Amino acid sequence: MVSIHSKWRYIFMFLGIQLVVMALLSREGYQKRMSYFIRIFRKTDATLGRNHTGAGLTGGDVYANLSHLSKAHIHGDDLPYCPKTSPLISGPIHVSFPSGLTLEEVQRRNPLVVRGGRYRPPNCDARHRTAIIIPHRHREHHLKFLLYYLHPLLQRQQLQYGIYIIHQAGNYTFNRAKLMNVGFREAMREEDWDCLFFHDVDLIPEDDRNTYVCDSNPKHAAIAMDKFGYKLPYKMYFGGVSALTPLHYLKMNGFPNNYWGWGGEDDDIGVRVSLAGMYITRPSLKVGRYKMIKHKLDKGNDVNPKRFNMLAKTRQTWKLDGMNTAEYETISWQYLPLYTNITVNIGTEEVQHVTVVEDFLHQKINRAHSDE
Ligand code: BGN
Repeated sequence: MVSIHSKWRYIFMFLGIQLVVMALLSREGYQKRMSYFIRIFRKTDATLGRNHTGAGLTGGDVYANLSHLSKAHIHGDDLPYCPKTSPLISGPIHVSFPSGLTLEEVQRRNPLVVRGGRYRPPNCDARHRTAIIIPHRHREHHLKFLLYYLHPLLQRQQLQYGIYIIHQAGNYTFNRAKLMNVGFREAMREEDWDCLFFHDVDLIPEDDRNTYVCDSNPKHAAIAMDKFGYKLPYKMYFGGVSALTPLHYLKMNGFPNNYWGWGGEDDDIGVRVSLAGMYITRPSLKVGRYKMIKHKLDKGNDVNPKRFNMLAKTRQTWKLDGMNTAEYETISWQYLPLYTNITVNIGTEEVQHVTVVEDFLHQKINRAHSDE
């Protein structure tokens, strides 16, 4: 009998404890934990449909959820403002480089992009107007991929935007920073852009949360490139993709015109930011990710051996060389379906030019002497 009694006692005690535990769990904490687990399960479900990138991270199709936009009816006069955060943004993008891609295909997939590579959201009034400036020469193959990814990414961000390719004419050494000065002036001449993105042609954004919108200070957007192990290579790095408002740009007298060939000009630009009393802002490493299209160093873009000396003098030169001294000649201006193509003659390195003139004079003087 005693043993049966104590057995019941234990059973009641056990049930009592169970009840107390359940009562405690059913309070707020329990619900929170349950919804947390439910969210985890939902997340796993949502990513299942996505492609896997080589890095083992997930990335979605950059064209997903854009197709319904093409059916919407274009621009009324009094559209509401677009939401502060676009509902079309969805995070990591799967980036690959299929060999058969053509510009016609890019055009077909972006039916709302109009002449000159312009776009406005069809169903709301964009909060931001961004011009993309891309210095270019002999990189048509890269350009095609950049346009394939950039157009839909910018549309997902509900921006009003335009893409400008600044093409350096001739075969003289490439000058990335001077082409950016040209792009700034030409784009601003045409429209009242409130933000300019200075963009290398071979860098493909891998996350649409990296918004192509300016900050209160100059922004460095390409902070996590695959070629640098998705990290910043050094603290002051300002290369690849950067974003400035027209005011930022003019405050630092634009970019230097005298860096011919590879290297240093982006560091000079970074130094100008602080000399002009501003600082560099950056998105998070998770979001500022870019894939670089692999290529060899171009012909006509040899490493610039003068870059160290020039960089050491930025403090003395930035006000004398920049937007205020950028001289060039526009050769052609074409409104193509996916971008505006501006071909320019930006001249040649002045020092070298002077040397050539001097050599020529020396020869002349020598000849004159020998004729005497
Ligand atoms: C740096 C280059 C940058 C280049 C990055 C990344 C120079 C100047 C001498 C210190 N700077 O070293 O222009 O973008 O590497 O490749 O060479």
